[in-house]
Amino acid sequence: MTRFSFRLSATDGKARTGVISTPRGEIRTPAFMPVGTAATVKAMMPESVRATGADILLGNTYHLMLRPSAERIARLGGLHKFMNWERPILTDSGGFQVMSLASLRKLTEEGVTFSSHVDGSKHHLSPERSMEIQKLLGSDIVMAFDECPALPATEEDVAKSMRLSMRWAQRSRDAFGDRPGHALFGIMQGGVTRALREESAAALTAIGFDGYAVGGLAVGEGQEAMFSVLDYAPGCLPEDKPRYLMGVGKPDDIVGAVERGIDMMDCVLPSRSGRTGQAWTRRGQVNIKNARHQDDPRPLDEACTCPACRNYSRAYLHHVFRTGEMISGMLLTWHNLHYYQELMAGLRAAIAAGELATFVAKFHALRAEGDI
Ligand code: PRF
Ligand code: ZN
Repeated sequence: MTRFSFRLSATDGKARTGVISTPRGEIRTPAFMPVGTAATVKAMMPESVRATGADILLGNTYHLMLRPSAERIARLGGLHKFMNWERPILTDSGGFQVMSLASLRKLTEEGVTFSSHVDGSKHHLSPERSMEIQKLLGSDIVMAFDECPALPATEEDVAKSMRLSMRWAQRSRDAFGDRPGHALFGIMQGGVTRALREESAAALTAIGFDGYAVGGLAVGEGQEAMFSVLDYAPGCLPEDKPRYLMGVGKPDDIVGAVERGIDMMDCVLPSRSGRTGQAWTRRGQVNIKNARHQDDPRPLDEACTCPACRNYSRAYLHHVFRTGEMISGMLLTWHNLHYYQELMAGLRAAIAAGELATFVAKFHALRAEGDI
């Protein structure tokens, strides 16, 4: 059986390209993972998600444990079968979503109890229960159970929280056990303080994981602060393991993260903004709601090969958004995911060719020109 492995094939500066191999298929890195929170990438059929170029999806412990429950998904043959996606799935461990979505939260050394944002019912998560749920789901890449402190927080609070996350990382490792073909990733915390980030990286590396995430960023600190952490954080982690930046981001965040040595990312942005009329193109953001599109026969992006751009005008996309037609979210989500995956493919090719700087300069220049 194929074990979980990561092979780097080229580097350019700090940027890397390679392949993660899993029994469910290969993940080309740098990789962007579309978010399939509730066992669906909203508005997309799984075969369409694949057609955009995605190698892996992200699923959520928190949402799936509440609805329809991990045990039910296990009885039905696991998450891949349930949602008709046979390629790799990474699942987040739940703590981050509890903090942002649940109510009546009570955090202790043991774990966290909370009330569901769906129906108010009481639930519990701990490193051990999160590992159990992610196993029931059949996740290929399991995330350690961590806590991401809400901002603003004092450095002392961030330190305490990071150290709790590191104790939970050890418990996650112990509870995960040895599962050939499945991977467990640790999550670095420590806010924007270098000493805390270094302490966290050392703790995780001592435990030993199949990959390492940079957590606790993109939580409102701004791109400049995020990049200043990414200037050193990936370099604190083992070179031969994938590095995953959680919850990022806008296209320019992704480019900056890849330049700094990040291999994997996920974000709801392309799918969520597709449903609110926002498109992402090579020339930046386009708001399809805007009246300037109502007589425009041109595609969203003449260079894009997605179905929304090949077959429909801006006028049509504007019309179906304004009338609240379901195809609006479908077409714009498809376009956005296609654009994100094209960007990743471009980054991978540029790194392989040793031409990342040229690629990034062109990326910024076209965006600076703006929408046509
Ligand atoms: N931890 C986990 N999931 C996350 C984050 C984190 O810090 C973030 C922060 N951007 C997004 N998703 N477990
Ligand atoms: Zn398109």
